[in-house]
Amino acid sequence: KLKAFPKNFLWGSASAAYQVEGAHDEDGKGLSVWDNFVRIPGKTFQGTTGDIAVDHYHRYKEDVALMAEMGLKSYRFSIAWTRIFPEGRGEINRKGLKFYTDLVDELLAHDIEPVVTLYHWDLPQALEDEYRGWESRRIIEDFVNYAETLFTAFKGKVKYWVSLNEQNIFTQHGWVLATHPPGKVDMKLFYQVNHHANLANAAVINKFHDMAMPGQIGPSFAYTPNYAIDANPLNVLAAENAEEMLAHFWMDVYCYGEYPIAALSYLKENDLMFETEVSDFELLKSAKPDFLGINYYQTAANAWNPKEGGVTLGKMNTTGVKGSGGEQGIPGLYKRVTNPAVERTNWDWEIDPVGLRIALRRITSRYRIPVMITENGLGEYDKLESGKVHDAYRINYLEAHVKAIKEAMSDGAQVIGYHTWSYTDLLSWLNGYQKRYGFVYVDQDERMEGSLKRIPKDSYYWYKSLIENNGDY
Ligand code: BGP
Repeated sequence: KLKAFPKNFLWGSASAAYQVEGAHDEDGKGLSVWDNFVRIPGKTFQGTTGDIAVDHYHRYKEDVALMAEMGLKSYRFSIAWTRIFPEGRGEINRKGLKFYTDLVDELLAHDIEPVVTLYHWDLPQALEDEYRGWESRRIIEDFVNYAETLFTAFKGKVKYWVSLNEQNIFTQHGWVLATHPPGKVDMKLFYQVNHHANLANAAVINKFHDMAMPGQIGPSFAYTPNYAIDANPLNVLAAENAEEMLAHFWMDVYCYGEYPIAALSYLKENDLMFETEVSDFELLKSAKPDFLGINYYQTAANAWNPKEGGVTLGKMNTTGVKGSGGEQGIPGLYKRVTNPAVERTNWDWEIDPVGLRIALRRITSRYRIPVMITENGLGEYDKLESGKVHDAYRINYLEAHVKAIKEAMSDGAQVIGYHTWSYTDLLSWLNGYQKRYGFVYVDQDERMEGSLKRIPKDSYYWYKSLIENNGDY
């Protein structure tokens, strides 16, 4: 018999400030790198922005009311740094802080545990202009100052904190693929930026513990477990290379405070090694996250990729047309190929619930750390039909993943919560509003009139009953 979910399991759902709030220049908010990036022609799908998003800033009460009706146990959201410090540091913008105080109070009044992400990619533009943000070590001090301000403001109220959301994704898109701000292609800088982000993450975790904050903190990592396409030893080696370069490279630092050996060797051999200071390693070693957050969507199948003439890094499929993404990889290490054993979404994301069980087992055996699933979900085209959205495909997806968590827990993994992506429909960074993830449909057709009506989908009622039964279905 499979293990039952613990009584206090966090059945949650998630969002991020830029993707839901809108009100991008209201109440003293400063501009973030995303506010500007979306204005560069061709950077987002049909030029969509988060200026209005789904207007959560003005409708948070309505959104929380629907969460309460659903029986949601936790809500993961991010705080926009630019609402607290419009210029990245300095005077606190009281109106910006008040929005989050009101949101947290509203959640607590409905017995919903707030799970707060400190950084979900919307860096203050002022810090980018001043010292190029993550490219400078100066970001560490500013990030700690921002975090400390929030820890002080929410001490005793917010118990769960996520330090950085998907460092691996925002750095890859920002400095390798040029698809997120600052839109660069520079492998060496990519590793340097990651080192700074690791230091900032460690410093914030230490600050949290030094302040004796009641609660827990950890980073959220976008974990895409790597498989070999078959048992050809070179393909197996390729999968190990991918796991080292794309997963251990971050998770080892978070959990052990050390970079993985084979990855460091590769960096040194290829003149990609980042600059460090002696005290950096002490700092990385000293920080101990209370949990590891993982955002799980898919797995990746790998094959050998020759050094000469091999496939290089390629962009992700943002078209919403299945099969339009190509192979991608690092010559001499691995390439990602299509896995014929699993289905894919219209954006070519593998649908692989077993992969979640594998992810949880790998993390458990390598790091022995509790895991909070901070994101998991299905992005699809949804259709509003006579006032209803019949998203059986989403229910099937989520149900299979919940089962996989249960199996992983029976295997010994310690999982403290499950947050679906996303609660309401919201802005997909590169795919606009057509790729939907929510339990609650947001009617975009009426955007112009400012309607943005909320309509619970079938999956909303499914999750409600799953929560009622504490994961038994
Ligand atoms: C994660 C991000 C989320 C969200 C999600 C879905 O990487 O943390 O912010 O966007 O992926 O991605 P997408 O919108 O590209 O489908």
